[in-house]
Amino acid sequence: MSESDKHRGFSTRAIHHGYDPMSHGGALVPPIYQTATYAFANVEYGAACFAGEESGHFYSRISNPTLAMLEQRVASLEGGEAALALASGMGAITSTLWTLLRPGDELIAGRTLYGCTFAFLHHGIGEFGVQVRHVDLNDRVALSAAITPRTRAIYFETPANPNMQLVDIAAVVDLARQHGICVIVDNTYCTPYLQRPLELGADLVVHSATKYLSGHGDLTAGLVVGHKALIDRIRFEGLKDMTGAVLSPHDASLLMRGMKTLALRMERHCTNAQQVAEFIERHPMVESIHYPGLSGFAQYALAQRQMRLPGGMIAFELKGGIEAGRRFMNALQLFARAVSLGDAESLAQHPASMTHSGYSVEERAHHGISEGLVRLSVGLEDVEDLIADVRQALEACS
Ligand code: 7XF
Repeated sequence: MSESDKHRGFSTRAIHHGYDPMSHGGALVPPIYQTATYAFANVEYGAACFAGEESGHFYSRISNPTLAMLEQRVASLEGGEAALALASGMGAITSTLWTLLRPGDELIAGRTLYGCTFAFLHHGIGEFGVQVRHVDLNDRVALSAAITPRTRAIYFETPANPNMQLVDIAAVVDLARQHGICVIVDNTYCTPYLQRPLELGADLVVHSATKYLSGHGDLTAGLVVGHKALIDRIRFEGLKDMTGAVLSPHDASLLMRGMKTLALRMERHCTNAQQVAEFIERHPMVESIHYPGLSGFAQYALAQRQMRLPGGMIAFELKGGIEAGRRFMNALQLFARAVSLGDAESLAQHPASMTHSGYSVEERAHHGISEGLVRLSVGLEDVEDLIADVRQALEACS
């Protein structure tokens, strides 16, 4: 199925799009093309591939048939023209930004970002002449004021890792369009099942496919989705010449396997997280909780409008701050103490000392990441068992 299945539903496309068994000897599951290079029928054909005049595969750092199937499938699910698969989320983010930005350019970034993305902006590309400005993107006046003729792109996560702050995608797109600025959204927390930024007018979506998209914690992968012309540039500049962050065909196959159950898994992540969040919210030891499915969530109306469901991630703080948070995490028996997210297994981590340790203490304060925040990735286990674990851990740390 390819072009003809546009009208089909999300899960049908997650299982079938971009692959026809009849073109592969009837093999039901897409084959793994475990090859680094490709034989040319003649020198002229090889030269035409290198010149971009032929679209055939010529070296697996640039393209591979297994990755091409994955890319078509992801493009369909995100509602984009084309996609590019990479070795990790950071591979996707860095390949994209190295392609789009030059010395003297300016990038506007959301207030809160995953720690390594923040580090790349400030200690990576920021040290090569790109100026990075963080703005509260829901403040239209502040965003307007931050835009200059040198602003090339606006980059953000929604919900943001780790504090769950949302950005109104359509509102940012509206302003960016007036200035011809590229809007890039990290859609890792939501996946296209919960949120489709391209349909709201964003130019590019990036993913850590290590998370919900693959769903089983057994690979690292990244994706970029958007206009074909931009994706081609990221493939031939960022990936080919700058980062070389190519995904292995075997991991592309595992990722496609995981994506077949994306809708089922996301539904379960969301119902589990909703119940765990409601339990935590009611507990007397809890100081604050950030989950888009709670009516007390500061951006509840935006969450209802922008996300199909509230997702599987919860952030909260205990009375007693980080010391209480540490005791809570150490008392967990079913939740694993681990970074990453979106796995079948429930995970708990402490952003200030783990995923967001690339920020200084002052930077965390400035970017809305409190030292005591605990982050949960609610998995696919039976919710009664998850709640029982959270209950006993809260009791143990009181
Ligand atoms: O390079 P990766 O596949 O690990 O993806 C980087 C990345 C990009 N965007 C977002 C929103 C992410 O959360 C990540 C990775 N985050 C993990 C976490 O927060 O647990 C990384 C563990 S250090």
